[in-house]
Amino acid sequence: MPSMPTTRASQDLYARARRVIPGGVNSPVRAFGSVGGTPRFMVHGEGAHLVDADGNRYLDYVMSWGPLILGHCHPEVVAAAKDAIDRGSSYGAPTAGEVELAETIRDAVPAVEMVRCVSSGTEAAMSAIRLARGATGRDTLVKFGGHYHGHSDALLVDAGSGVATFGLPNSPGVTRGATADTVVVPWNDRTAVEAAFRAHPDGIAVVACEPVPANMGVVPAEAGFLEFLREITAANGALLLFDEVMSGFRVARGGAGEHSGVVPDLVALGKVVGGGYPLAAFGGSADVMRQLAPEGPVYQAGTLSGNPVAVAAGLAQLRLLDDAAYKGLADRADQLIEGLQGVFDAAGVPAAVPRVASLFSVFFTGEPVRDYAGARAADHGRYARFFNGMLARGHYLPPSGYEALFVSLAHTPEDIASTVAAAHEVARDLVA
Ligand code: KE4
Repeated sequence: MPSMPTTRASQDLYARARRVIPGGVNSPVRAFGSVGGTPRFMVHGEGAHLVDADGNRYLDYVMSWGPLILGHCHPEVVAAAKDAIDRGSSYGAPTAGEVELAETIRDAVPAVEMVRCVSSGTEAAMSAIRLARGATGRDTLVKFGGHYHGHSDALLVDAGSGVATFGLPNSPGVTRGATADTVVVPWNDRTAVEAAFRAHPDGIAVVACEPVPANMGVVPAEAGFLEFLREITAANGALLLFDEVMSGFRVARGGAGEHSGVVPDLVALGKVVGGGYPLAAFGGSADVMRQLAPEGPVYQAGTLSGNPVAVAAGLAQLRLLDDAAYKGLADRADQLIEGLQGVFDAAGVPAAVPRVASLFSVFFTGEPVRDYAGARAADHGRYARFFNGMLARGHYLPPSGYEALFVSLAHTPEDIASTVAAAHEVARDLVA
């Protein structure tokens, strides 16, 4: 076992933080709740590495939960942001950069003819759902268990008693009214989706999904399932929303729409599109998008939407995402996924490393995982032990078995080989 790195500074900062920030963090998953230990307070990133307040250096496989596809502080992204900062932080007025970003997204992402920028994935998904309801004149939203679309009220919902009944709030503060029009069905379950449409024959406004689910771990759509969703929504006058906040510009330049060949009606984007700055977006056909204020009646707004600094960083990052970039990303993911699976198999540890393109996660289970129930049944205690063993060796994985790992173009083959070697050491302790 390597000598445990000191975490004194992080511990002191965490104690101070908890006196003034709920849970000491500004987003719950950062608190290490499901893996235990002290969250590391980071002071800077450099390429594939993060450095914490105690000076510990880690190979980073969180990459800010996905945005940093080029790694931390890519010089062209930094330069673009600095140039924009020197000209102004925000104008509350339209800028040429927003037009170029909208055109870049339109040209890359199937289904997108028009785009609206916002500041977070939550806003993107929430606004797209409001737009779908406004455009169809219908109320019911169908979502899938284990899929995360941000924290707007209508989406913080657990499955009701029957798969086609309305959802129940899963957080205090969310009213039954807010989730009264949300139906939750199991992922990869055609029968449940068909039942939902039978139960609401002309009431479903939108079916929302992560086309590459990555918030319950990565649980790929089974063969034909996305095509099935495309068909049943079109046949019933409902819209299909792909929440590609995580998968957009990551599993392919055109996201899951390109990767799967299934073209939705609406797409939510975030993370990569903002280059690590607060920027997200949603888009769709011109007919639907023109329903948005000020052109149409569906209201949506945001003070910092399309912020010029975030737009400049996002454009700089997207300009570098060519075919070679995605090939490089896939090669890095191949090396790590094959390496980890080999380590677990050699150690006799039941584990799966499901993936779509370069997006993947680790489930400690010998059973197939096809939905949220399967993800929950995996051994998350063993994931916590794996996480902490890797952290002690300088490899910073997502602090939850329900999250995806992210490689970047800054990770070298040597970096990844060192991570596989560390996993080889840790796996030996996992067998018990
Ligand atoms: P934000 O509001 O956090 O920018 O985006 C919400 C969101 C929407 N849709 C999908 C598919 C997402 O993955 C997310 C956010 N992802 C999480 C990671 N699992 C963000 C990390 C966090 O909550 O701190």
